[in-house]
Amino acid sequence: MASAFSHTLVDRLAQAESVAVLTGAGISAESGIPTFRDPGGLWQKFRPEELANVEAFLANPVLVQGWYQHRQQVALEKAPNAGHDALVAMETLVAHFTLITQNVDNLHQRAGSQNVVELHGNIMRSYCVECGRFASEAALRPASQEITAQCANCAGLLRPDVVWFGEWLPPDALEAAEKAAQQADVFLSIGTSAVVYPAAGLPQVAKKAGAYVAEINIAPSAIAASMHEVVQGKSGEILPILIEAVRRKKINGAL
Ligand code: BJW
Ligand code: ZN
Repeated sequence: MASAFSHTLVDRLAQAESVAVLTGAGISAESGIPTFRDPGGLWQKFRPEELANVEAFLANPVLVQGWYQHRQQVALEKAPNAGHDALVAMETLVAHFTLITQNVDNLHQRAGSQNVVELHGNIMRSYCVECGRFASEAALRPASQEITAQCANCAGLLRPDVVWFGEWLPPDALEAAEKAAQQADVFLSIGTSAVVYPAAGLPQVAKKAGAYVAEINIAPSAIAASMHEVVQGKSGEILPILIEAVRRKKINGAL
């Protein structure tokens, strides 16, 4: 059942100088991209320990590359939804806006969001495990499933530019995310189960620094109890209404 957002959230967003948003797989669910941990999610069909770590990749690169090629193809075939679009609109309403995403599907960028921090990489890119060079976007999409994607420079294995368990997050991205959380007047956590760290710790960083923290999710996340406000419902339905309310508030406030 959906729950309404408060006047406080609208007021805080309308007055905010700085807003940070953390998104997870749930924001892309309405585009038709499976989440990880929901019923029918990726981790119910595939075991993360077999596919989402570097040991699995080195043991069976063709299998892991094939899985990511498939997911890359699915993401390319899907389009951003009303939730992604609403965050593009929110960016235009706030002086300092940072969209921190755990998603690798590139949908925020395709929707038109500008200041996007990619915490867990981007499935559209790949790089060589030997020389570190980035490959062209098409390199992980060979015509034949038989071909193991190889580096054009040194013939090393290409891996998707995503962050697997046990790997460090890109330092620049983590630093930008922590800074945005510390400076935020409002921090929104949207469509994430908030079980994967360090991403799941960002709302707490923001709250400690004085931000109003709110969650938008179809079900309470692991950190819902620590939020000032929990809005239950689909991000693609709630965000457009929320952003419209903030826009109206700002217009009325300026009169
Ligand atoms: C909707 C909706 C709709 C549905 N509207 N909502 C501190 C404590 C404990 C452990 C650790 C810790 N610090 C670090 C760790 C270890 C580990 C970790 O967190 N483990 C925990 C799981 C126990 N973290 C790491 O290893 C990280 N690295 C690191 O910390 O480096 C330092 C280090 C080095 C060496 C040793 C140890 C540490 C790296 C984490 C990398 C995560 N990678 C993945 C895979 C990316 C590649 C790929 O895509 O294959 O990232 S895992 C997967 O989970 C993916 C996601 O980005 C991430 C988060 O998932 P997300 O987005 O929350 O999705 P779901 O499915 O979980 O949730 C969906 C939500 O949407 C649900 O809540 C639904 O209700 C909701 N929803 N429809 C709104 N329409
Ligand atoms: Zn190479």
